[in-house]
Amino acid sequence: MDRFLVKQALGGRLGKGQERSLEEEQDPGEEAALLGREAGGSRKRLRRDSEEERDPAEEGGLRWQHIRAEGLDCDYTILFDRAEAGELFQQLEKEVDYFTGALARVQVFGKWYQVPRKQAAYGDAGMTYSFSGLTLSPKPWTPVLERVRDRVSRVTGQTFNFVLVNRYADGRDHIGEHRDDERELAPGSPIASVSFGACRDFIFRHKDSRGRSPARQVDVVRLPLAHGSLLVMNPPTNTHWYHSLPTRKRVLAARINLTFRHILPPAK
Ligand SMILES: O=C(O)CCC(=O)C(=O)O
Repeated sequence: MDRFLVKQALGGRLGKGQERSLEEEQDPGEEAALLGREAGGSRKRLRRDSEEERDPAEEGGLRWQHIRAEGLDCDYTILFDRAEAGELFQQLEKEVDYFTGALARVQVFGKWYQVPRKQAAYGDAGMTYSFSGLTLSPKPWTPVLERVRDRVSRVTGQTFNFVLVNRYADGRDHIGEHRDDERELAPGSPIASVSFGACRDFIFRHKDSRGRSPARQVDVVRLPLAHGSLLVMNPPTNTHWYHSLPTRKRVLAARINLTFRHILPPAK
């Protein structure tokens, strides 16, 4: 997981404040393939599907939006209604124990920075996971994390043995551009991202379209991730596209995101 190092590639050796302004500066200029626009297309597609061949995803009572671009394959739905999502958010606030101290900091070119959000890792016993230069053993699943995991498994048909929890206190907290392409991930497995609390923009940027002199121009894809939503990032999305959650100064409320992964046991 190179979510801190990639910031260097974007703007050279950036300080923390510079990272933030870079992210904010990029937003107005983005020729975003907005979910709003995409969703219009997807909704039309879903309606057509239901008229002509029925969309099996709608049979579970969920309406899926299929987001596709070159090498990007994602599915989005509202998994929990407002009331249940609110209850789960409160439960997560009680149960999740976030990293502190050295685990909440990251070293970039020899300098230590506070991670601009809170993080925690939970999962099956015996798993280890590396991110931001650290190798971690996840804490055992809590009841609320198991409940969300099991619901995600039911609707996706996939199993998950690890979850990374990110908590953004408000719109100043963020995550820089990175790919979830760690070697621990089971090949071919999707990453399922569940969001609670404040709606935040999630930005996909194609790997050829990054930096000051990109190899080519590919429109970014912007998805507002709503309270109670599920975004499934299917392969090969994380091979070709970086993602980030940029700062949004106008957002005053907290958000919690859970990314469920299927990771391989450590090599003996
Ligand atoms: O908070 C989010 O939606 C993004 C989290 C993320 O990018 C990650 O866990 O890799």
